[in-house]
Amino acid sequence: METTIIDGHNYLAYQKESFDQATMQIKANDYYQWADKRRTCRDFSAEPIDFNIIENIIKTANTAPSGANKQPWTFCVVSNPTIKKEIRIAAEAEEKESYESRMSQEWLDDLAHLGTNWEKPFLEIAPYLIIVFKRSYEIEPNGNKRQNYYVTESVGLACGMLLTAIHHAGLVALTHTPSPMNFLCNILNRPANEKPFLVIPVGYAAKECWVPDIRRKPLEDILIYYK
Ligand code: IYR
Repeated sequence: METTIIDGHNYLAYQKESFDQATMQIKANDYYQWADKRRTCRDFSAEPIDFNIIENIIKTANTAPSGANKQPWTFCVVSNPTIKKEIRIAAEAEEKESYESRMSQEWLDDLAHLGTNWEKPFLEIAPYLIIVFKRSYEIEPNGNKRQNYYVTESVGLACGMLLTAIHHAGLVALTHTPSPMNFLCNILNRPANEKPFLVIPVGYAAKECWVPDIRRKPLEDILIYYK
């Protein structure tokens, strides 16, 4: 690959594949049709999946753009049944409290059509839990603290790419946010610079898997074109 030095920094010649407009129209529409088939699933099969598939999915997430390219994320992958059970028990304790007293009536009403409740069996059934942590800073080997930037945006982007990679592999996922989720730091023994961001069970969809009949907003509600 062709390299050069600009202002004392290394650069690579980037050769991006490009297409004519007609091909792009087909590709962009095909990709949308495919992406639109992704659904959040709560009914998982327990069928095991090779770990190297999960590794590849995480490699894709790790290609996400991030503030100053700090890649401020850690992906913890749990298949160990004892740890999954521990996570389920702690998550359900928080969720029970949330559903029974912390969440507003408006919030509960907004969730009613999704059929969620405090019980989270998928945390034990799904073969893998990917617990994503955001890293607000780094500690260098000499003990110096180094800042990360746009951490929430960066980790959100990485999770989006993770979900797309899961969909592409033919698997399903759920973006689960037990709240509060600090118990994950203790169970997974994470350092002080890492805060839990999302719990993502991953696996095959159960043979019988019902998802709520929800629709995407039409383009006119979400797109404003300043021509
Ligand atoms: N964290 C809870 C509640 C919940 C909240 C939202 I916003 C959702 O879109 C779905 C669920 C739970 O996981 O059940």
